[in-house]
Amino acid sequence: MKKLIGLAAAGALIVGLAGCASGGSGGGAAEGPVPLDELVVGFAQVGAESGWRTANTKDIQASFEEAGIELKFSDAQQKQENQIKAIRSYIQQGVDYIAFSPVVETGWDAVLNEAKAAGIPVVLTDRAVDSQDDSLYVSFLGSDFIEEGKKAGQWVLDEYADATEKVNIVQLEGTTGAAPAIDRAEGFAEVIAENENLEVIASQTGDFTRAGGKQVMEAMLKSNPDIDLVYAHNDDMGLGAIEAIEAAGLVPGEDIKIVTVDAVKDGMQALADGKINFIVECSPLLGKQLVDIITTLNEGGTVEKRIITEETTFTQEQAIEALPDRQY
Ligand code: GYE
Repeated sequence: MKKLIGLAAAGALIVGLAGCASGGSGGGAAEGPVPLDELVVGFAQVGAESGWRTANTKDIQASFEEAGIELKFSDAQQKQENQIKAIRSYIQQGVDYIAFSPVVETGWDAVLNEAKAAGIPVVLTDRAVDSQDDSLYVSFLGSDFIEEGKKAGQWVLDEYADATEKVNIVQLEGTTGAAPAIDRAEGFAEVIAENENLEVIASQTGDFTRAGGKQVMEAMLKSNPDIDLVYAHNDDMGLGAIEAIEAAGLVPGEDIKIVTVDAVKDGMQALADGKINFIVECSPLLGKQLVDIITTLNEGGTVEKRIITEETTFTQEQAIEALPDRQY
C-alpha cells in the first residue's frame, strides 16, 4: 500500500492511455490533446486563512505558470457560497478543467452535477467532498488527514506512556465540517483511546486561523486551569495558542505542550525554539501533481481516483535541521 502511494506521489499518474478519459469542453481524448497554451483551468481556492494555504496558492500558481497553462484563480474567503459561485462562473466561461479545494465536505452535488453536465472534469485538491456519487470528480489529490491525526495521537501516546494521572488535553479544531478538521480529530481520538489517562477535556474550532486559535485558547485557559497539552489541527492555531499561553504567564512547550499539523516555516521555527513540541507534516505543494493530472487527462490518459501526498513528522531536532531549506 505504502509503495503504491509512493508511486502515485512520485508522479506515476498515468494508468492507461485508453483514449476514453474525459477531456474538457475544449477537447481532450477524442480530438487529441489541446495545446497547453490554449488550455484553461479554473481553480477555486478556500481562502488565505493560514500559512499552509498561502504556500498552496503560490505553489499552484507557479506550477501552472511554469507549465504554460492559463489558470483562473479565485479566493472564496472560507465561504462555501463563494466557492460555488466561482465554480459556476468557471462553468459559464467554458474552462477546460476545474480544480478546487472544498472548504467543507458536504453540499457540492448540485454544482458538481452542473460541471458534469457541461462536460468539464473536476479535480479535488487538498480536501475531500462527502458525496455518494464519485463520478462527480475525476481525482482527489491530497493528504490522508486521518493518518495525520493518528501520527499526532501517537506522539502524545508515547510522550505520556508512563503517566499515572489524568492528562488534560484541549483540541483546537479546524473549520467546522472541513475534511481535515473531521479526520484529524478522528485519527487522534482513535489512537489516544489506548491510554485512559489521556482525555480531551475541551474541543472547539479556531477556523484554522492564528486569531481563532488565540481567542479559543484564551477562553480555554480561563475555564480550565490545568491544561497539559494542546492539539491544534494546524500550525497557525498553535501559534495563536502560544500567544495566549504566554499572555497567561505560562511557558508554551513546557507548562503546556503543543502538537500541531502542517510544518510551515513559522510552525517549524516555534518547534525549533521549543514552543511547539511536535509537528505532523501536511504538504501544501500540490501544484506540480495537479498539472500532471490535467496534462495526463488532456492527452487522453486516465488518472488514479485517489492520490495521497507523502508526508513526515518533525521533532525539535529535526525541525532545526530542516529549517534552513524549508521553502514555505
Ligand atoms: O492544514 C490548514 C489549512 O486543508 C490541509 O487547511 C488543509 C488545511 C491546513 O488552512 O492550515
